[in-house]
Amino acid sequence: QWDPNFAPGRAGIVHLFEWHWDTIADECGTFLGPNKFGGVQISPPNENRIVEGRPWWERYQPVSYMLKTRSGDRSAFKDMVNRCNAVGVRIFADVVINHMCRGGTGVGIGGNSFDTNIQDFPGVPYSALDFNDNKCPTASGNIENYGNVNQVRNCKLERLPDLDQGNDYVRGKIVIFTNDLTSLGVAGFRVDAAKHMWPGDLKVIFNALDDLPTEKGFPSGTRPFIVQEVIDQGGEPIKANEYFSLGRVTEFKYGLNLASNLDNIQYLENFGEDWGMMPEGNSMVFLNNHDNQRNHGGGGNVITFEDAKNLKIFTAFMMAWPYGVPRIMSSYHFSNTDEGPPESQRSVNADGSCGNGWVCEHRWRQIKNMAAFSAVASGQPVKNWWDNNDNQIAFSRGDKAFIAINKKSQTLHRTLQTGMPSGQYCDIISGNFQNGICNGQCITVDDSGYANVRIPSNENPFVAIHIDAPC
Ligand code: ARE
Ligand code: CA
Repeated sequence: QWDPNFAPGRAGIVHLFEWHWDTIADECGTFLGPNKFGGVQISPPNENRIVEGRPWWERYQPVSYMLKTRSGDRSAFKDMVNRCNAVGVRIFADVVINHMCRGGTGVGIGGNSFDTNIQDFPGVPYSALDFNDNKCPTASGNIENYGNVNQVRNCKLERLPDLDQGNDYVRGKIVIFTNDLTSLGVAGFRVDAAKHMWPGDLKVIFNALDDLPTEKGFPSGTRPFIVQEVIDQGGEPIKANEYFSLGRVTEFKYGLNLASNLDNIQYLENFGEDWGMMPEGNSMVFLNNHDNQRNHGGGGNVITFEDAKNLKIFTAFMMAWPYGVPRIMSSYHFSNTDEGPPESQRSVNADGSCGNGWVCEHRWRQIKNMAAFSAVASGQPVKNWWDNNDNQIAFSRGDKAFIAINKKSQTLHRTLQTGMPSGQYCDIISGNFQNGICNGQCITVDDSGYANVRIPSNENPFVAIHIDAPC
């Protein structure tokens, strides 16, 4: 379903791409919980094929549903979910259920063998009976034309053996796998390659999922959160809206729209369905993802950590703007599009940034402080929109929060309506509000809600204040 099942007062999902389970558990306790993040999207937790050179994408080639990957084993997984839930941070699992691995015969990372010549996966088990080979209309067996709905669903994506989710036995195995994850406390799923599965089959599978376990702290009757990866940028017969009734859907247009309006932010006043994007309640939004930050998957230019200034500004906008469930990509540095994760896990520097080749965008002050902003603003309408018709904007969220962004080269220096009660507020972009202390600039709001705001054009050309961070 569409609600991410966050603990109260939380916002935002961080995609800790390729992080190990014990490192995620540590990050939940030391950083994500205290900073009010809502949850973590993890890399696929089930056994995958080991690919020569260990590219990141080996984890999108399942061998079985055994919880063993280079991120850790089942006991590490259980420990991570428990420790993150304990500090109010949900775990969302990336589940690869459209296909199994390629590669002839071999052994997966958990020791299960496979033989793709005869579609044999004893670790599940799956046999040739469980794949779509006889339903695919192309001679090659691969998807050759995204304009053909039957090919997209019943043929091989990237030559990967295509499971038949119309088959009761396959449905049963997928349900056992996903129920195993929620029984451990996982709050929902990112459904990989959802475009390549029939909505009717997914409906049967999702309806068969157990409620989230009350013994893991979820209210009785809580349904797993579902976000389906469907790349729909128009031009294809398969539409995101085919999947709306099953859960949320990735809105790839969000990141593309912002990346193509970096210096037209005055147009963002109606950013949402008016821009051709899906209804707010159906969308999961993000600036970039693990595919398009490295030119895999949906095309188009996106804002990534390579453009730190715009990533900070537009992530802050995304977290401040009431459209969709936002997801923040947390990356590692790479020199080619196949390169797998660094040998060692992230280290944490004195200033809170990461080392060992991990970017940790979610730890950048201008990004991490927007989780609390977004949580405080939750449910509050946009008010007091102001723009100068040329790359300077400001708006409030009810009477709880206010943000002003300056993308002009000239300083923004104006008295603006913040919508907030009079008082002194910590600008959580120029500094942090920690243990009741603000080490950034203070912004004074007068009795009529106005503040005199001065934003020079620099590394952080925006200010953000909210009622939980007074000066
Ligand atoms: C790798 C090799 C392939 C090889 C295959 C099997 O790159 O050459 O044939 O292994 O050996 C990821 C990588 C792939 C990788 C795969 C398996 O990106 O390169 O293949 O793992 O290891 C479509 C799908 C969309 C999918 C993208 C990549 O619709 O769902 O392709 N995205 C998800 C994940 C990926 C992952 C997979 C699916 C597979 O996010 O990380 O692939 O599990 C248009 C269409 C889109 C289409 C897009 C790209 O935009 O509208 O639907 O996305 O083109 O083709
Ligand atoms: Ca399929």
